[in-house]
Amino acid sequence: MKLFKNLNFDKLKSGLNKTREKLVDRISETVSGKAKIDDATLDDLEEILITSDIGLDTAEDIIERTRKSLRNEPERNSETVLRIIKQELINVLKEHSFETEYEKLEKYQPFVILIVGVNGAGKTTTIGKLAHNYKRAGLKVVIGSADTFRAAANEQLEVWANRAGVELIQRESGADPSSVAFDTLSSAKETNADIVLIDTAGRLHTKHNLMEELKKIKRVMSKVLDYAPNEIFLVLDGNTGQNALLQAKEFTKYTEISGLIITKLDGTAKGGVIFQACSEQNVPVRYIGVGEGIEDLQSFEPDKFVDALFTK
Ligand SMILES: Nc1nc2c(ncn2[C@@H]2O[C@H](COP(=O)(O)OP(=O)(O)OP(=O)(O)O)[C@@H](O)[C@H]2O)c(=O)[nH]1
Ligand SMILES: [Mg+2]
Repeated sequence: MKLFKNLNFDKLKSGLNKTREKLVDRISETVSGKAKIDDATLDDLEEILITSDIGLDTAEDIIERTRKSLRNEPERNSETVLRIIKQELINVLKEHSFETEYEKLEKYQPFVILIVGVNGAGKTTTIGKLAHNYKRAGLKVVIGSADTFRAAANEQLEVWANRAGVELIQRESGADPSSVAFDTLSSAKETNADIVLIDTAGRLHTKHNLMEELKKIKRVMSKVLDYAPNEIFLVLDGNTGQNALLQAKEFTKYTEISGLIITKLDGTAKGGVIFQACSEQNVPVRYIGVGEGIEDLQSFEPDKFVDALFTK
């Protein structure tokens, strides 16, 4: 059994246009034409990184490493510094990426993924996209609509389940979300499904009772399948920049997050936040959203991501 890989370089490239302008174009302009990169230029580069949502510590780290690498270079010109910075950006992402899912998927049937995040982050859309990709990879997928809070949540998820061509388990709005999770897992077990995706209501990370509810959903799931959930993906809206990282910190206080999905990277200039997310969170970025369509969820691959950022 294999997990999907979905990467469309052109789409990724165009999705990252605004982040490229803010980050890479400014770096290029700063170094361009310089025969020798001096300390003042490196300070300028650090400022560009900080103001591109990469975060203070990560930016300092990248520039420090760049400074060191430059010492070993015979030519400290603009091309050299661009090449080094690009590599250091890849390193930040790579040092914090893991590839464990393939192995785990084979061991569990059904493999259960719980999706959490604040209101409007893109959870439901991401579930639709995930379902589509897993289905296309030949897996039998069941979605559970444990967002019983919003009246329209069921219909929205139904549209996505239909698009992806997968089964949906739902209850009337107002029902206990844990009971939907219970029903979904029971059904998936009976029908030998491969993948279960559980949608949840948007919850503010500052609302204690809603965060507690997540623990209950998790507890109830483990009553049906003692290993469930296998993964808890936190969906973060890339547009919210630094705030996304605050959300991640709060969610991890309440529940163990095993992966991040960063959405809406198309149309935001704040894509640099992904570098900070990788370096500060002990959780890998698994997927990224680059549009509203069903094909617009991509596997997160550090090399390709940075390449797309540096390619016009
Ligand atoms: N451009 C773009 N829009 C996205 C992406 N992912 C989600 N959206 C849009 O974001 C909006 C909110 O998405 P939902 O999936 O409803 O978000 P949610 O987290 O389920 O929201 P609640 O259930 O209300 O908490 C929708 O208009 C989506 O089309 C993305 O990667 N790119
Ligand atoms: Mg939703």
